[in-house]
Amino acid sequence: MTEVRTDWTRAEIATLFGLPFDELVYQAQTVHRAHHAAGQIQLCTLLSIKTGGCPEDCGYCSQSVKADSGVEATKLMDVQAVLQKAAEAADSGSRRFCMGAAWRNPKDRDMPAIVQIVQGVRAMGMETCMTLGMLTPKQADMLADAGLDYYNHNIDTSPERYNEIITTRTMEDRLDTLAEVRRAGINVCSGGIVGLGETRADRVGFIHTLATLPAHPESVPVNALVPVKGTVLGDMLADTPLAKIDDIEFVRTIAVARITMPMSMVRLSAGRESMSEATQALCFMAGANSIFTGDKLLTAANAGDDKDAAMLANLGLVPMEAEEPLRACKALEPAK
Ligand code: SAM
Ligand code: DTB
Ligand code: SF4
Repeated sequence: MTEVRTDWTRAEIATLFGLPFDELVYQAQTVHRAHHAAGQIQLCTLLSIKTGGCPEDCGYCSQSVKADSGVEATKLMDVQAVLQKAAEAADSGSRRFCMGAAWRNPKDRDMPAIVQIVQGVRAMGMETCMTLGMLTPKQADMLADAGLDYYNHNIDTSPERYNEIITTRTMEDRLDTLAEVRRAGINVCSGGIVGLGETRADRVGFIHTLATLPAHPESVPVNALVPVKGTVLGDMLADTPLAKIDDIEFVRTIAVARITMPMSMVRLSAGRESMSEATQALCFMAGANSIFTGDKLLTAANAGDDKDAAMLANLGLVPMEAEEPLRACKALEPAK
């Protein structure tokens, strides 16, 4: 077993990034096999429970009010409509249901419905994950009491680059919510986006921030930017095609995440729709062991179940069984 360290230096992480590619992928696969079942991929279903109209100005996101992306704003879905979607996901074999809302933060008046959704999805036997923006300590406790398994809150990029991508909040705000989620006893899901026109030093800083948290996130999503027309970064990429992330550099980022955070699930998240099967295969060799299934992410297209089933069969990969819940679900404990 490799040691789990939270004292990584930027220099060590930069050295990993600079290894010959074969050596880096070999090290990542070795670490992977010491901590995870080889050849098993966690399949997660994603649903946007509240789309668009978000007051934040994240330069990559189609759901910001600042973006001219054509995404229509909706209200929070009805509890029953969400549970219906969750039941369909459970029927099709999904064991993890991730729900996203285009909010800066949930309002207190939204919380009763959110709590009912968590309880309802959990009662179907699926793991639950939510991403709702920043949380107050009380909201984090309410989610924990409802039995939420994971909370997704990405740091997205390096601390240095953060305010070039988002101006309506700071990296500190992000880290504060992550600390609240941890304190409340919910598993942490945190990662970011590669391909924002960042430098390798930014990718080093991004991984360093995650790998030196007091405890590593249980889940680390690595998204490749989905360039959306009408967003600052989507338009920038359309004008400067060379800014698109190199596939090998993307795989390197996955490998370095795997080596520095050996126990975490590393999710190959957004961007698979435009990625070749060969690049995805390299990501799995480099230690990615989770994907989103289905033909839609939150607003953007995803690879789709048929394509994914064919890819997994071609690569000889199998769906991972649900993890044992990492902590007891408070909502399902008998009342004292
Ligand atoms: N509003 C909440 C928040 O930002 O925390 C939750 C939803 S937000 C859409 C979840 C994550 O999706 C973002 O942190 C970002 O990493 C990712 N994301 C959003 N748009 C993306 C895009 N165009 N390409 C890749 N990843 C994207
Ligand atoms: C994450 O890191 N990636 C997912 C999930 N967390 C919520 C979202 C990806 C969104 C991709 C762009 C879209 O669908 O609008
Ligand atoms: Fe809002 Fe989240 Fe999109 Fe940022 S990433 S604009 S916070 S929905």
